[in-house]
Amino acid sequence: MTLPLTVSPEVAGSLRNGEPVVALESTIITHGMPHPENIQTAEAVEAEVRAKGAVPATIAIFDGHIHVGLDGERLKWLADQKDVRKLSRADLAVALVEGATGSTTVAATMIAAHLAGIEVFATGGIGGVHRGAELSFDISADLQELAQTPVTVVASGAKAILDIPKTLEVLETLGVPVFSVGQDEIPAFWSRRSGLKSPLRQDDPAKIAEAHRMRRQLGLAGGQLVTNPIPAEEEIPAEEMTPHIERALADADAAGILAKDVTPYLLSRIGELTEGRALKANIGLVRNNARMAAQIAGKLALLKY
Ligand code: PSU
Ligand code: MN
Repeated sequence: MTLPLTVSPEVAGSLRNGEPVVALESTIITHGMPHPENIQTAEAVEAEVRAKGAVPATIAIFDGHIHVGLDGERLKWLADQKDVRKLSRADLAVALVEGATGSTTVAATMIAAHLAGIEVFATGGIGGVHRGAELSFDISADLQELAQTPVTVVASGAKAILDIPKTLEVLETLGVPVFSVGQDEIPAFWSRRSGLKSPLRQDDPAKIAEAHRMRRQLGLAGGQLVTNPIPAEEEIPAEEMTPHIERALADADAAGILAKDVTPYLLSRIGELTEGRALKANIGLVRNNARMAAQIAGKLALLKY
């Protein structure tokens, strides 16, 4: 059986030539943002990667094939879908043998990126430990993935709907390096500040690239998490976000939202509660993360193997 993996000619060419490539996920398109902002953002994020000299590789599953690098048509089609699957590590193999179509979470995007030979990936916010996880046991598979798949992920931290201190504890236990960039604190997705010191700080993309390579030389499994704060002019301060987050969490609880539906529900509810401001901030931070990821990928491409 051959691997059902289709790498676009452009992405394949860049990888062959050792040129910088940045992986991008698709769950943010299908489950993270409403239409038409989702497609506008997906296109803008690809353009940011290109503007920084790297090739974007958006990843999704079509008819049982992993696609790495989507053309404009596929990207538009995916952004229009209302009921495609949200695929994480546990769902990937079965989705492929069933010939399914779906978007990939951070975890599944890392797996596909690694299969294709891509080492850097940009998203908005990773999944993490949910608030109340001591009762619900809801911890995103994204954290385990960072511990085992060698991809450096650039995000604005874990989404602030989560329990950020517990998320950092789990990442520490799993041996995942967590960097902040440009500030000492871990960012809180829509907000620059979380009040929590980042385990590591590294402002130089070249050093982040070198550390990625050094992990491989040391034989260490897993990737790195680079937390990049939202630009100041686009942030919503934490004091303003807190009541909206709490309200959305209470609404999710009252509505009995569980498992894979929790994160999409909370993002959409917070979008409503902030009258679109949270969505605007989310778009700003993903674009910023794409720029940072492209810089890291550029530095990585300069390193000898
Ligand atoms: N970042 C965003 N919006 C999103 C996500 C990330 O700005 O919608 C997605 C990612 O695909 C991530 C997923 O893997 O949310 C986490 O879902 P869960 O909490 O169910 O693991
Ligand atoms: Mn979950």
